[in-house]
Order: sequence, then C-alpha cells, then structure tokens
Amino acid sequence: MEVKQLSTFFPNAANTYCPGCEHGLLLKFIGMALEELGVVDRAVMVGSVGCSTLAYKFINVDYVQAPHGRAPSIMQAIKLLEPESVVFAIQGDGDALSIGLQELINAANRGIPVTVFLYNNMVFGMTGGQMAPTTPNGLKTTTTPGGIRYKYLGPPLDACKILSGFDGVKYLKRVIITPRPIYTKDRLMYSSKEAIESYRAVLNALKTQLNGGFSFVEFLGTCNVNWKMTIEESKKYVHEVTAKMFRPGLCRDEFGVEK
Ligand SMILES: Cc1ncc(C[n+]2csc(CCOP(=O)(O)OP(=O)(O)O)c2C)c(N)n1
Ligand code: SF4
Repeated sequence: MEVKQLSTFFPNAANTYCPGCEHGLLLKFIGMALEELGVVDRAVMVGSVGCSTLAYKFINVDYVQAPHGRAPSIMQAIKLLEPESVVFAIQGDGDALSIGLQELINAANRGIPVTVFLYNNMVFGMTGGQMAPTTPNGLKTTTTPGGIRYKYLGPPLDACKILSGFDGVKYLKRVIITPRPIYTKDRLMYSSKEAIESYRAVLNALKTQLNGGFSFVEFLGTCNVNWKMTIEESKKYVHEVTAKMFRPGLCRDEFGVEK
C-alpha cells in the first residue's frame, strides 16, 4: 500500500515527541484537515509554549511563536491583519488555562475567527510534570508528590464550561484523542474511534473559522512520561479517570458544521 506524504509536513523530520504521546497525532490531524479544506497556503500556526511548540519542526506552514499563554492575542492580530489567513494554535492546559487564561477568555469574548486546539494532559508536560489547573484529585505531580487534594487546591478548571459562557464562541467541543486499549485473548490493541472523532472535530473547528466564527476543541490526551505510567496505563487512565471528570461532547455548533 502506498503511504501518501502530506504536503503540510516536512519530509523525513524525526519525531521528537515522547513515545505514546498524542501531541503528534493532533498535529497530523490538523495537517490532514488543512489539506482536505485546501487551505494549506493560507494557514498560520501560532506556537504556544509547551510540547506543542515542537510542531514547528514538522509542519510546513507559516509559523509565529507566541510567548507563554499569549497565542490567542497573537492569533487575533494575525487574523485582523490578514483576514484570508486560517489561524490556529495548539495550546497545552498549563499554557491556556493558567498563564494564558486571560488571553483565551478575551479572545472567546471577541469572537474573532481563529481556532484554538487545547491539548489537555493535566500537567505541565515540557517542564517536567508540575501541577496544572486541570490536575485531577489524586494524580501525583512533581510539585504535588502526595497527589492533588481539592480540599486545598480546588477542583480542576473546565475549559468548555468556562468558554460556553461567551457568545463569541461558535464551535465548542471536547473529544478524547487517546486511543482506548482493547484486550483480546492474545494481544493488546487500540481503538481507532477516538482518532476518527478527533479528526472530525479538527475539521469542523476549521470549517467554523472559515465561516467566520471562533472555534475551540479540547482533546483529552496523555503525558505518560510525567504521569510516571506505562503508555498502556496512561491510555487507560484517560478513559477511566479523565473522561469521567471532563465529559466529552459537543457544547456548541452554531453554524451547523457537524451535520
Ligand atoms: C513566561 C514563561 N514562564 C514559564 C515558562 C516555562 N514553561 C515552558 S513549557 C511550560 C509548561 C507548559 O505546559 P502545558 O501548557 O500544559 O503544555 P504541555 O507541555 O503539557 O503540552 C512552562 C511553564 C516559559 N517558557 N515562559
Ligand atoms: S513530555 Fe508529555 S506532553 Fe510532552 S511530548 Fe512527552 S509525553 Fe507528550
């Protein structure tokens, strides 16, 4: 079978994400969606800070690096200067919901048509697994080695709940990007359902931007290295713990792009 090389990516770039991480999957879905929509030539990625920044090594589209948490502000500026551009960022949960929450909220309130893809792995991944505003009760992090306790730190921030309060947001969805482990009699396999749903969410978010609306998708992913889990354990964790806390689903589709 011939494997088609996506023109959105530099050929032969070596993968620098950790094995088992879904950051690379998300980037691939974005490239596929840009090609399907025929907008690679006018795509601009704004790099946030965190492991999503590694994308600049792979994706062959215009790229602007923002300071930590400031991607939504840079995205709005690009869109206002170049209205024909298709502007997106992948933000980590630490980037978007801690240092950058103010920028995100103001972007959602204004509703300038740009797209934020949130990769929620519930820790600060790139810097070594510190607690994030999304860390669940019990998960041990490098800054909370005994595990988070809501009693002292409060419950995790829910991005979709926050953004659903802003009329500027025209497409709002949470999906699981982590493949579910499937145990058969003699082997471990992984479900492809999550990949299909994640790809559709990427496509629909970009379609919303092309229709003139602000779009936001949260992807529930892993960081097995910092969670100190095997790849298999981390993927189970997302399905058994994360998805019960951050419920996947469509919150808003104002332009009906899901139909
Ligand atoms: C102003 C500023 N403060 C701190 C940092 C250090 N820093 C780099 S990546 C990062 C955490 C990113 O975590 P997250 O956004 O959750 O992304 P992940 O790496 O988990 O995908 C931090 C705090 C920085 N680069 N700039
Ligand atoms: S540190 Fe975590 S989020 Fe970053 S590439 Fe590795 S597994 Fe992925």
